[in-house]
Amino acid sequence: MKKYVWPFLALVLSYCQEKGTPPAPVEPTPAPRQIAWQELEYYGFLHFNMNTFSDREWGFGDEKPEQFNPTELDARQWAKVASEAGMKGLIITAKHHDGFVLWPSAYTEHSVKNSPWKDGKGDLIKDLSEACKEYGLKFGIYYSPWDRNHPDYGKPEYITYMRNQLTELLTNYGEIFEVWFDGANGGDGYYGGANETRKVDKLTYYNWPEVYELVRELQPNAVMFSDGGPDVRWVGNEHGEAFETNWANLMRDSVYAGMPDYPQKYAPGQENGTHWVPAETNVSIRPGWYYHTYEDHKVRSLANLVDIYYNSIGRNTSLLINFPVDTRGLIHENDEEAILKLGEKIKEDFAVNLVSQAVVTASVERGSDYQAENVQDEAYETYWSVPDGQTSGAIEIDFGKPTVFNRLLIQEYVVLGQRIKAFSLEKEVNGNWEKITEATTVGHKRILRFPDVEAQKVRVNFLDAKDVPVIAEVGIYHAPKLLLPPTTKRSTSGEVTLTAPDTDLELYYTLDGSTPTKESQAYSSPIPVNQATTLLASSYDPATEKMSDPVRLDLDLPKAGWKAIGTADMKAIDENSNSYFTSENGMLTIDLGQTIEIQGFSYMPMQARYPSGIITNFQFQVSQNGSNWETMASGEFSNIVNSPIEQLVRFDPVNTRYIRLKATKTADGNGATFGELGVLTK
Ligand code: FUL
Repeated sequence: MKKYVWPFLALVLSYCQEKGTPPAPVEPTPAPRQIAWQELEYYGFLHFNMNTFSDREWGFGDEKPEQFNPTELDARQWAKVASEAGMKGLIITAKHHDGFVLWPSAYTEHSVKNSPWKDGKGDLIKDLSEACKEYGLKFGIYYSPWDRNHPDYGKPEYITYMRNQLTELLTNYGEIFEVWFDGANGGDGYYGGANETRKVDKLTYYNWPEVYELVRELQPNAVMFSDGGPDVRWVGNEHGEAFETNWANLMRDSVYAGMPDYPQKYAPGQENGTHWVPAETNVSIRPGWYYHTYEDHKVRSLANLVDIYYNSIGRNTSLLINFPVDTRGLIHENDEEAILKLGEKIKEDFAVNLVSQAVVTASVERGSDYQAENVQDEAYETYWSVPDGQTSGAIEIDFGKPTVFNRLLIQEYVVLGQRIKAFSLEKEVNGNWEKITEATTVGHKRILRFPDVEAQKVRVNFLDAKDVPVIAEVGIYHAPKLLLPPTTKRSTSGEVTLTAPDTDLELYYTLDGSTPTKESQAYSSPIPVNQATTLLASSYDPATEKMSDPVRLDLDLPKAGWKAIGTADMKAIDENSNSYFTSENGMLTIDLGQTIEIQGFSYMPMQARYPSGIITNFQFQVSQNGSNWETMASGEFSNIVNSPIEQLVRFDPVNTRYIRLKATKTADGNGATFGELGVLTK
C-alpha cells in the first residue's frame, strides 16, 4: 500500500497547485454584517417628523405634539416608491434634533402618542417596519443623539433616556439593518423650558462604547453609521459626491462624530486605515432634508441624480437618497417621478454587460480556481487573482468584433480587504495599447464613465495594489445617452447659448414655436434673439436617432441697454436668476435706454435656499421721463412664497422709457429682493 501513497500525494499536491490557494486577507477586512450591507448599495432616507409641520430644518425643541398632524399618511406609499425605484431599504428619522419621537415611547410625552395623528394611537415606526416587510425592504432607524427638547440633555440622566429609547426601537420593530447616529451635536435649545446653550464633550458624553454594545446585543446584524463609524462612515458632504480615491479603511480610533476636519481628512478613508469603515453617501432629493412647499420646483434633475449615482455607488460608497415626506404624509409626486426616472436610467445603463459574451484572458493567474473567467460570471464569490508577491496584472477582453462602450465597472472581492491603488482601461489599436481612462481605488464597486469608444479588444491594467489584486467582476457597458434637453443661458445682449447634457449629441432648435426635429436649425453657435421669441431646443442622439423633449424659453427684449436707476447693482437685469438685487426703498427703477411698447412685465423672485424680501404685493409703473409715473398694474403674486417661480403680469400696450416695480409688501417684511426683472412686448 505504502508505495502508492507518495505518487498519490504528489498528484494531490500538483492538483492543488493547479487550482491555487486563496490569497491571504489584507487587513482590515469587513465583518459579515458589513458584507451584507455593502450588497444593498442603494436605499432611501425619510425625513419626516415635527420639522415637516413646523416647516423647519432643525426644530428648537419647543414644538408641541399637537403640531404633528399628517392628513393622508401612508407608509406603504413610501415603501412602494422606494421599491419601484430599485432601493433595497428605508431609514426613517425616528427622532431628530428637536426630540419629537415617531413611536409611543414610554419615556417621553413628546411623541406621536400626544398628537392628533390617529388620535394618539399611531406608531409610525411600526407602520413603516411593516410596510418595508411587505415590499421586501430592509428597515433602518435614524436617531439624533442631540435632543433640544429634553430637559436632561447634557446631563448623565439623558444618556439613560437615550439608551432606553434605543432599546425600544431595537427590540419592538423586528430586524433593523442600519442605525444612523447623526453627528450634529449640542448647542442652543428649549431643553424643557431652560432655553439655553448646552455644549457636550462629543468624544465622551454619550459613552459610545456602551451604546455600541447595546446595539450589538439587540441587533447583531445592524451596521451603525456615524461620522466615523463604527461600521459605516459619512462621505463628508451632503451634495452626493464621494472622493475619487476612496478607501474603506479608516484610522477609526482618531475619529469622532462632529470633528471639524473630518470632511477633508477622514472622509476619503485611508490606505493604511486600521478598521473597515466604508463610506455612505447621504443626499436629499431636494435642497432641504425636510419638506418645504417652496422647494416643490427644486427637485433634483435627472442629470444631477445620475451624476450622484455614479459619484457615490460608482466610487465605492453606498447611496442613501432622502425623501422629504410632505405634510400630507406622502412622498411628493415630483420626488416620486424623479426617483423612478433615475431607477429606469440606471437599469438602462447596465442592461447589457458586454463582458459576459466576450473572451476573457489574464496576463497571469494564481491557479485554475482564480482564472480570468471569474470576472465575467457575475458571481461575486469567485474572483481572479495572481501569484503571491505580485501587485499588478492585466485582464484582456476580446469582444470578437468592434464594439462601442462607455462604462467600465470593477468590483474587488473586498472580503479579503481592499487592495487596488491604480488601474487603467486600454484599447488595442493596430497591435498597440492606447489608454482610454484611468483611476485609483476600486473597493466594493468602481464605475468609470467616458465618451463612446469603439474597439474589439480592451485591457484592464491593474497597475498597483497593496497586495495581489483580487477582482470579482469586470463589466463593460454601452449606456444610452442621457437624452435630456440642452441647458440654456442668455446673455444680456440677447444671445442664447445651448449646452448639450452629454457628449456626442446634436442640438436642434426652432424660433417659431414648433417642436424641433432633425430638419430644424442645427445649433452651432449662440443664437441672437432681439425680440419677443419662443425658442424650443432639443438634443438628438445620432446613435439611437432619438430626440429629447424640447426645452422652451419665452424670451423678450435683450437687457444690454438697460440701466438700474439709483444703484450700481445690475443683478436684477443680468439674465442670471441665481443672483439678486436687494432694494433699500422697496422698488427697482429701470431705464430701458429707449422708448418701447410693452404689454406687461416679468418678476423672478430670489432663488436662494433661504430667500428673503420676496415681493408678495406689488405696483408696476411706467414713465416717459423718469419723473411722472403711471401705474399699469398692482396686486399680489399669489403663492409666490411656496412656489417661487417667474411671475408674468400683462396689461394694455403702453409706450415707455422707464419701468418701476414697487413692493407694497414682502413676505417677511425685509427689503424687497429682485432675482430678475423683464418686460413683455408680445
Ligand atoms: C445632518 C442633520 O443635521 C440634518 O438635519 C439631516 O438630518 C442630515 C441627514 O444630517 O447632520
